[in-house]
Amino acid sequence: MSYREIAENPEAAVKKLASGDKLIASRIISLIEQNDSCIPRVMAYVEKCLGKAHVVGFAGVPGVGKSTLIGQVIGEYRSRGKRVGVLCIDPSSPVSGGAVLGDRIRMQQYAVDDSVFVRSFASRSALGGISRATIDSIKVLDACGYDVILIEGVGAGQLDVKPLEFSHTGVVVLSPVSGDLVQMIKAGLVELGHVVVVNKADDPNADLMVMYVEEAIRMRPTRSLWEPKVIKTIATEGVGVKELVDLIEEHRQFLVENNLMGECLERMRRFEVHELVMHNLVSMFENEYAHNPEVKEILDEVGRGEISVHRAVEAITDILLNRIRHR
Ligand SMILES: Nc1nc2c(ncn2[C@@H]2O[C@H](COP(=O)(O)OP(=O)(O)OP(=O)(O)O)[C@@H](O)[C@H]2O)c(=O)[nH]1
Ligand SMILES: [Mg+2]
Repeated sequence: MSYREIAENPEAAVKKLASGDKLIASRIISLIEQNDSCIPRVMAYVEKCLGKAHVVGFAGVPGVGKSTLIGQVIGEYRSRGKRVGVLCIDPSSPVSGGAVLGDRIRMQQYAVDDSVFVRSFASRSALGGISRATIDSIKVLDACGYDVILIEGVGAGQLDVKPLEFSHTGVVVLSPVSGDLVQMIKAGLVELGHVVVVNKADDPNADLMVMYVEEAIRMRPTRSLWEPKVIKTIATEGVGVKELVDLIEEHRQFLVENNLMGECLERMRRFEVHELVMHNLVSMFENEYAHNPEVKEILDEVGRGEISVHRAVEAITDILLNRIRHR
């Protein structure tokens, strides 16, 4: 089906998608990225075919080895006969922009494998690293019958936890050299990560890091039914990858046995609504801020030092709230 045919007949397109057609998944995701006007209609059908995929989010600071690890995890899942979708949220910052190309090259070997789907997204316009496009694409891959969907989040600057909130299973990736354990604890990642990976275990400090993480897990303030698991890997050599996938599967099994898959879905839906409402509000306010003549006047006054910054903030906030209320 061509792009036009998808737009003209979304029901037929989604029927084809649900039969496992990779090409149509790819086309729908391109339409999503372009924010095509047919997308709300297409998504309405997609949403009727959801709930089968296991979504696994990977979070960790840049360079910790997420892409390398995901590359290995794809291989392990393929050897278990699973269809795997991968969505990488690219850092849009020019600093880490080089990694994007690396990700694509590393995962390119799967381009011809019909059972593996890999796509990168720009995180520009993203809400904390997970954009509307990513969320919709997860749904498209679910509807297309991918058993597992791996999401690589950006970790630019600080740890990004959003991919974990939109996952059934959260994998937090650390390295013995990154010294980011404090950051991880601060971000509450021990809570969010169901599996904590200490990658780059070829480093002699790996065992120490594992000890620290296990200690952090023991000390965590809130208890949950699932005790986070810690594992060492050497992604570049594939060491520990089978065990990692075993743990991810163990967590999925735990969710199924405790009837928690539905709860996850509910959490993800709530999270999605929250993200979109915030996105709408921020764009509304930003638009008003940028174009409102009264705001401009106050900014000029504060610039000239005629009124205080605090006064300006109050006045502008009032103006924006009023304008939005009376739209
Ligand atoms: N020594 C060692 N190097 C590794 C290991 N895993 C990954 N690397 C290397 O670490 C570098 C970064 O790996 P990536 O997989 O790109 O890391 P990433 O977390 O995806 O990075 P960003 O996408 O930029 O956030 C690459 O040069 C990898 O070859 C490992 O287990 N041991
Ligand atoms: Mg990467």
